[in-house]
Amino acid sequence: MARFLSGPLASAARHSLLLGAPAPAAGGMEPRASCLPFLLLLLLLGTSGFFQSYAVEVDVKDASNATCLYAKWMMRFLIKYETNTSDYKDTTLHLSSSVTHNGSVCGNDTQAALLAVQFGEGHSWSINFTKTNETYQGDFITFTYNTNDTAVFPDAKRKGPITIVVKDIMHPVQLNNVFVCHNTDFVEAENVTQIFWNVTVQAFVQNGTISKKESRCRADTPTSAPTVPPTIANVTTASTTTLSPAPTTAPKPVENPDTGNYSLKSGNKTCLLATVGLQLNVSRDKPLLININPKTTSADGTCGNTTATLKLNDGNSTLISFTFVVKNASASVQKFYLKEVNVTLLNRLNGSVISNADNNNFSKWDAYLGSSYMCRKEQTLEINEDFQVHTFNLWIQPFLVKANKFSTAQECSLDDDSILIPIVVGAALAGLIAIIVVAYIIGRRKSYAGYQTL
Ligand SMILES: *[C@@H]1O[C@H](CO)[C@@H](O)[C@H](O)[C@H]1NC(C)=O
Ligand SMILES: *[C@@H]1O[C@H](CO)[C@@H](O)[C@H](O)[C@H]1NC(C)=O
Ligand SMILES: *[C@@H]1O[C@H](CO)[C@@H](O)[C@H](O)[C@H]1NC(C)=O
Ligand SMILES: *[C@@H]1O[C@H](CO)[C@@H](O)[C@H](O)[C@H]1NC(C)=O
Ligand SMILES: *[C@@H]1O[C@H](CO)[C@@H](O)[C@H](O)[C@H]1NC(C)=O
Ligand SMILES: *[C@@H]1O[C@H](CO)[C@@H](O)[C@H](O)[C@H]1NC(C)=O
Ligand SMILES: *[C@@H]1O[C@H](CO)[C@@H](O)[C@H](O)[C@H]1NC(C)=O
Ligand SMILES: *[C@@H]1O[C@H](CO)[C@@H](O)[C@H](O)[C@H]1NC(C)=O
Ligand SMILES: *[C@@H]1O[C@H](CO)[C@@H](O)[C@H](O)[C@H]1NC(C)=O
Ligand SMILES: *[C@@H]1O[C@H](CO)[C@@H](O)[C@H](O)[C@H]1NC(C)=O
Ligand SMILES: *[C@@H]1O[C@H](CO)[C@@H](O)[C@H](O)[C@H]1NC(C)=O
Ligand SMILES: CC(=O)N[C@H]1CO[C@H](CO)[C@@H](O)[C@@H]1O
Repeated sequence: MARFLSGPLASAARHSLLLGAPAPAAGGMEPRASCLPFLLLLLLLGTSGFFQSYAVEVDVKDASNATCLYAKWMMRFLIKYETNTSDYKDTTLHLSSSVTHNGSVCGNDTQAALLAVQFGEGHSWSINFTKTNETYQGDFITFTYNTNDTAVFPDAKRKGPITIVVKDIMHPVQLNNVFVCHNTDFVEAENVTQIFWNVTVQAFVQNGTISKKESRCRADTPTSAPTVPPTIANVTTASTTTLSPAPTTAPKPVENPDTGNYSLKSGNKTCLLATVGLQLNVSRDKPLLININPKTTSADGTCGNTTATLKLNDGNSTLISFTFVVKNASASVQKFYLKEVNVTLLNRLNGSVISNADNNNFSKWDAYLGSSYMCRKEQTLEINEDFQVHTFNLWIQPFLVKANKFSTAQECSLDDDSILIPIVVGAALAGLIAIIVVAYIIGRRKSYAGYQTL
């Protein structure tokens, strides 16, 4: 809903303030774009199961029983809270239990409309709308989460409700237009990231009928999305709040992952070296990209003469392992290659396996035994139809590491493009010179011929 909230015109400043809680540090208000991969990961690893979420639908009626405010949307919250051991933990709050919409009001020229929902163990969320002669807009969101909810905040230091208010979140939408935004958006304020998607909303509904005219958010591409919101007509008769399960969607982080250096030791000798930036592409409804943060990632595994495994644990419930083997060719010069990749996503809260993908049928990254393999360009390892691993700036040596250093590198063919470009440019230049020379010779011949006719 945040893009719904950012509306047709982008770029409003989002202000936030915290009620009923200590004043935050100044830096705390900054949106943390760099945390996006991590946040995405949390989306996966929520408290009420993998890829589970609920659509909320609220239809507010006026005194004459006509719809005056309608909304259907999906949302969830990522919340950082202090634990009783004085750490900070991240948790996900879903709309998983019964939702009510007490306190919602239609609004009019003088009074704001209010869409308010209550859910779970004392959590609530609301947005108010005001109107002008031509437009309506959402002015602020009020979100209260209750750290007494032990299912979500099992070890919270401070128990009780915490309220945050986020202001200036929606740009004006034409009156008698329904606002639709399928794309996911984030609103970050204090220690909470609010995530909205598949939003349909209309405030100050005229004549009790949801408009057929849509205002789409910028993020939605008009070609790929349906033009009419689904089954609005049926909805006007139901004034209850409904829930329906639906899978998760999320946007992708744009940046490439940071490159990490990893190594394994056998005794006190380094036996495996790896430099790589890793990104996970988990596909369900929509692809979801997770960047592995090398700063929090630890390496483990086993070295061997013919098999070596590098296991990476990103500290945030993602495990990736790479298994290399030596080819048993009778050839005198032996090669190694990547044979197996195993990706496991764990539930952050209890460590249970959410999802696992394994492919032991690779035959990639091969190089002569005793050398290293390098591929700076992005490469994709397709584990199954739902999981891909993208690698960046790869340099790996799983066998015969000497003196803690990479041996001579064999580079992937993709990297050869960097050599190809100068060759192509050189060839083009050579061609150009040849053309000039030929043109010059022809020119001289012509002028010579001209002389003769004189
Ligand atoms: C871990 O938590 C998830 C969701 O909260 C639950 O579905 C799962 O059963 C739990 N697993 C264990 C081993 O407790
Ligand atoms: C509004 O409509 C519902 C059914 O659609 C009906 O049960 C209710 O009595 C109506 N209320 C008024 C005030 O007309
Ligand atoms: C707006 O609504 C409020 C409460 O619903 C009501 O008291 C007020 O008279 C209304 N104003 C107008 C101009 O209709
Ligand atoms: C923190 O809270 C958890 C869950 O209520 C409890 O099991 C644990 O003993 C508490 N730890 C401390 C240090 O109070
Ligand atoms: C938000 O997190 C910061 C630390 O990151 C902490 O100092 C502050 O107390 C937290 N606020 C709430 C309301 O939990
Ligand atoms: C609402 O009804 C009035 C009178 O019937 C009509 O003039 C007006 O155009 C209608 N508005 C919409 C948005 O349908
Ligand atoms: C969002 O809406 C689109 C289009 O109506 C639908 O295909 C998709 O399944 C919805 N996503 C979720 C998570 O409900
Ligand atoms: C990784 O190693 C390379 C050289 O081997 C070094 O230049 C780079 O700074 C290292 N990166 C980190 C994050 O330690
Ligand atoms: C992620 O995986 C899906 C499905 O395999 C694919 O369609 C999509 O292009 C991938 N995204 C990236 C950025 O590679
Ligand atoms: C290679 O294959 C031969 C026979 O095909 C076998 O005797 C030998 O043990 C194999 N070596 C390795 C390292 O697997
Ligand atoms: C993949 O890794 C997970 C976690 O380390 C492990 O439990 C699982 O057995 C592995 N799968 C395969 C096929 O090796
Ligand atoms: C990569 C990443 O986002 N790591 C985060 C993992 O979770 C801890 C807190 O549990 C964060 O501090 C890290 O930044």
